[in-house]
Amino acid sequence: MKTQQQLTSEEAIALEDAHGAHNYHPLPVVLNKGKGVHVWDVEGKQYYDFLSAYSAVNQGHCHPKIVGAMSKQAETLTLTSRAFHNDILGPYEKYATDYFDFDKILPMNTGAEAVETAIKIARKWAYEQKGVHEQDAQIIVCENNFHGRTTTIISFSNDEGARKNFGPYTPGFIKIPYDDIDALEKVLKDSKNIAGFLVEPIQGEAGVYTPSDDYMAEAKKLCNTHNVLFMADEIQTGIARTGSLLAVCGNCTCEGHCERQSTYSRPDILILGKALSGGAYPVSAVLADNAIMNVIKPGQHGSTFGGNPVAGAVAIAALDVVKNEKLAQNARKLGDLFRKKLNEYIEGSSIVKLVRGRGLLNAIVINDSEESSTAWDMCVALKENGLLAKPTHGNIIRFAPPLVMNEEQLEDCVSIIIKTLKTFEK
Ligand code: IF1
Repeated sequence: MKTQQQLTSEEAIALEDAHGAHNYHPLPVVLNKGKGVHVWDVEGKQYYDFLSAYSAVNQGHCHPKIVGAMSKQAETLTLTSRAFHNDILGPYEKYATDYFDFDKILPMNTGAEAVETAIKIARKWAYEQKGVHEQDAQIIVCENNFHGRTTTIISFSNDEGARKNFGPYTPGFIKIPYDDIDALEKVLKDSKNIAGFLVEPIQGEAGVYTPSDDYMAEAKKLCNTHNVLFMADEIQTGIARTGSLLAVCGNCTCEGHCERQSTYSRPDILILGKALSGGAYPVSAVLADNAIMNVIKPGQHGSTFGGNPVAGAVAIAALDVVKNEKLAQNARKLGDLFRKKLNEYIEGSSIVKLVRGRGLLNAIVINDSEESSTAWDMCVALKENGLLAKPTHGNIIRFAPPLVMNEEQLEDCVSIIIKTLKTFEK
């Protein structure tokens, strides 16, 4: 058997094909190194990474401060479980709650676990604080949502692939159209049993579907009026990706260290994952104030790995990098430039319909059907030209590079993208 270093791309792909479950359909590229905005395949070819592991690697691949914190902690103490205290958890919890301005944090590992945690907190709050009759709590969610892969979360998905034949489904969810304030208001008026409204500030999987500017603020206001928890899933949009610390921060680029602007739609429950670790380690969290978080008592929720010292050390370093390197400001500046350049191209294009997004979470919509293979074919061609991106539908490509990119690199990427798209013009 060859060692990993000696494997060719073909051999590595064949091994996965033979021995791994076929639950993904990756682009045919095998990576073995990453640094900043770049990754390399096993043949040594360099690429710009325009996926950033679905926005987990906002701080860039193998950021030395994050890797340094991780290896230092890994050599000292990795896991105690929550049966005992460790000396990193407290400092991490203080750091993160100061950083995001909440009373309390509940640490978990993956995004789906954090969403599950938020759902459990909201239900318990509804029964114990709001007075909803037991078993009757409902959570409002949006059509075309993506919140993860657990049985409960896929119960309220409307992606057939994610859902079909995984039933019976968890009850207790009401689905409404996204970016539709009237629909939200109607459900809130009709039912006294609503615990929370769970929403992505921008829908990632739906194709970087960006709602109207005041949607989050209006939704939050309605939730307040009806004593319903406003629960923001910022797993993909959060931590500087969209040009502010959180997408619900609106126009503020303070990195979370200002007097909050009026544009900030503060969630009652904030859900984070992905870039909370800069992609170095699975770290997720739910943040809320005492009136909500205190419904959880000892023994009622937890995880073997949640709050482990490596996760805490990594998350502190990852959040430090976001602040020190002003990644939100950079994402905003480069995002504006990216959409400007692409819009100039799109004006004369017959194959690309539009570019949308905020900060460095963007997507282009191709002038072809959702079932077509055009977006896939374009991503294969982009790969040949040294840039990795992934289609979200047959006709949508997401562009989300690490936020440590500089302007010169972005210009280089834009020319690769435009050069490649041009070969598809009819
Ligand atoms: C996969 C998309 C991205 C998320 C939001 C929770 C989670 C995710 C808003 C769950 C995860 C990833 C998972 C990934 C595909 C993916 C994704 F294309 F589906 F939409 F990022 F764009 N909330 N999103 O985006 O977090 O449990 O995965 O840590 O392979 O399923 P997780």
